Amino acid sequence: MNPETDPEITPVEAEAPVFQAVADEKNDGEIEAQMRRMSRRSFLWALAASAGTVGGLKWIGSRRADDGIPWPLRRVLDVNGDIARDLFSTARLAPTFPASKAREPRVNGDIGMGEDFDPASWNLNVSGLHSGEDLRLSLAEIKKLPRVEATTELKCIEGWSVIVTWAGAQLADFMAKYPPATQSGNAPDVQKKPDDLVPYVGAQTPDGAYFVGLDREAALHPQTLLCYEMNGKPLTLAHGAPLRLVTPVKYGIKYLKRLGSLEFTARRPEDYWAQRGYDWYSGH
Ligand SMILES: Nc1nc2c(c(=O)[nH]1)N[C@H]1C(S)=C(S)[C@@H](COP(=O)(O)O)O[C@H]1N2
Ligand SMILES: [Mo]
Repeated sequence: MNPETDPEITPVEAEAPVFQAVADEKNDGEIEAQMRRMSRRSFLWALAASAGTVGGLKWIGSRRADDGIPWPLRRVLDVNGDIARDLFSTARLAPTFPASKAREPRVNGDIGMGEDFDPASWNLNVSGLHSGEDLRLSLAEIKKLPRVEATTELKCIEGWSVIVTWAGAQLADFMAKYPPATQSGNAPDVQKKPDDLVPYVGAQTPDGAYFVGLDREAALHPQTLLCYEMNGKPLTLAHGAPLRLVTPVKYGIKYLKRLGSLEFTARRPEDYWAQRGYDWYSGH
């Protein structure tokens, strides 16, 4: 393999210390190191965005309100959305807990979870890759990625929360192995040039009835998992077997169960609950 002529494959192997677990599991130190690199970038960005907001607020005062809403407000809200996206949602680790605190979560939400489903013939469909080829992956392929376990709090927007131990592959590792398309068209470097990747990923149940969108920062967040185990046991059907999303920096609505497809995309994906009035990012 030639690193000059084969850039699609080399980035994954070149960054072995970060993305290849020595044993089967990643340790906290490794995840925190990934986190620190992300935080620095997001933080500078958020700082720039804040400065823009202060200027923008003064400017609004001088605008006339059309239709009752000063039109610059829309832009300011967008900027605030971006601050929430970077600073409050993804530029930190969600708290972790001892595994002894983990409990069985209630089964909550069954959209896209119809009876007509055979986990044995399940595949994960992946599109929007740099290779231009779509993939159909088995669970065995997902399990080849390093297994990561974390005990975190699942928070539902309905107001309850529960501590759960999840295990699976980091979506970041998945993206390093199957790199998304880039905005520049250049070869992707998921670790060193994440900002060049297309900015979103859409996820859907196999029947398309439930669907969520994630921003790239959340997708690359070290706690975001393609999850196949809950509290030390294989995921049950009701909790999303064979594979679900676990996004501890987001509310439960983003923890899509029964993941059928992933699409990396330049356009912000539709999101089931965002269509019904919830914040698209839904970070907490
Ligand atoms: N396919 C699918 N996934 C879903 C939902 C749903 O309705 N359908 N509900 C979400 C909501 S609102 C929550 S709080 C969590 C709950 O996960 P649990 O049922 O494993 O506790 O699943 C999320 N994933
Ligand atoms: Mo929820």
